[in-house]
Amino acid sequence: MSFSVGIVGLPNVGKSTLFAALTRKQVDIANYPFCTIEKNVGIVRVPDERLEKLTELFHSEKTIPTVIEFVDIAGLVRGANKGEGLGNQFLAEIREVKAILQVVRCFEDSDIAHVEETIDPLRDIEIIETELLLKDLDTVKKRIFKAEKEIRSEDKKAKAQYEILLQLQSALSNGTTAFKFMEQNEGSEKVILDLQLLSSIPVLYILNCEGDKAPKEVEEKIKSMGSLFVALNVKDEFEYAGFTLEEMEELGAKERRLPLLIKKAYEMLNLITFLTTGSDETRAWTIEKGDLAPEAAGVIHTDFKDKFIKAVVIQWDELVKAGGLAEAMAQGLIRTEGKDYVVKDGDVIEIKHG
Ligand SMILES: Nc1nc2c(ncn2[C@@H]2O[C@H](COP(=O)(O)OP(=O)(O)OP(=O)(O)O)[C@@H](O)[C@H]2O)c(=O)[nH]1
Ligand SMILES: [Mg+2]
Repeated sequence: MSFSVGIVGLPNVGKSTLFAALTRKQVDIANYPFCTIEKNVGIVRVPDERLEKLTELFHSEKTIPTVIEFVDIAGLVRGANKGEGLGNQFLAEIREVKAILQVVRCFEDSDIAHVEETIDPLRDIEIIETELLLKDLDTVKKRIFKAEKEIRSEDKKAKAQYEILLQLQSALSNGTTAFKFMEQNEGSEKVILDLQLLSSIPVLYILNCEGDKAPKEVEEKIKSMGSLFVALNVKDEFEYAGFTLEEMEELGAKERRLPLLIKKAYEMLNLITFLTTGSDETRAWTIEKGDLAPEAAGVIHTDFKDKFIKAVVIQWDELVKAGGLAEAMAQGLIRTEGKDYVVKDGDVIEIKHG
């Protein structure tokens, strides 16, 4: 399973710098628009204190975190939906990701060129959103054209879908994202997710600002949109990415915010973590929220899903508090769950299989 998060935004706002800070990969970073043309792809560990605690308790030889993939995409400009800038090529790259980090320039620096000349985060957010919406409108119009033919066959289902498409079209025209539309219109997901719309992808705004402090009105605006943000300084994150917490303390630097960003991105993907532990290894595994025990078993090994018998389960903090499996067992904290069990974030699981 690979879950991909795309880094999106206007040119020259710090996307590749953020990517490099996250992945510690060397990529092209330069003070001119469209420095990035080919996308950069990198894997990032999801920080998880539970792994360390369990590793310590079981003296595990290996500790294996779960990962997500980040993709640094070329900058987008006004008119991208019509092919301006690098236009359509990178829009296709956005379509492949499961969540978007939108880097928004809030920092002032007259040495760093801005494609729109001035620093105006709210305008920049709107430019990006508009481009995604316009591209989606194109997609929806084409789909409506096709649906008009289908409804002539008097198919009830086709008619219902057609109605949803019309409502969606008018919502997009009024500046409502497909993501919002799905939230507001229960049952519309089936029709809309099929269309793979750009604005149906959840967005986390990365406010790239001095001293991790974003302008109040920008924060307020994003909150009023019902969206999430992290305020940080991309350049500082990049510069301190290689330092340990102790080294940063010595340098008098503040704790960085990348771990928070990675965790939020992970949550946005609708993912949760379950754990396996023992003297060989302590490991984090990724499943989707709502997955049942056999699905979790299948992530460990495809065979385990079909041959699933039961899962032995305990929440990680109960296990740590008890001080070991035998102790937890003696206290009656360990449960046996069947194939209908919905796995919870932080479950430590042992799969019994045939
Ligand atoms: N002052 C300041 N400069 C920054 C900050 N973040 C990035 N920069 C600079 O801005 C320039 C562009 O950074 P990139 O990371 O290449 O920007 P990008 O968004 O990937 O740009 P494109 O690939 O052209 O779309 C570089 O010179 C960075 O050093 C910041 O937080 N403060
Ligand atoms: Mg770049």
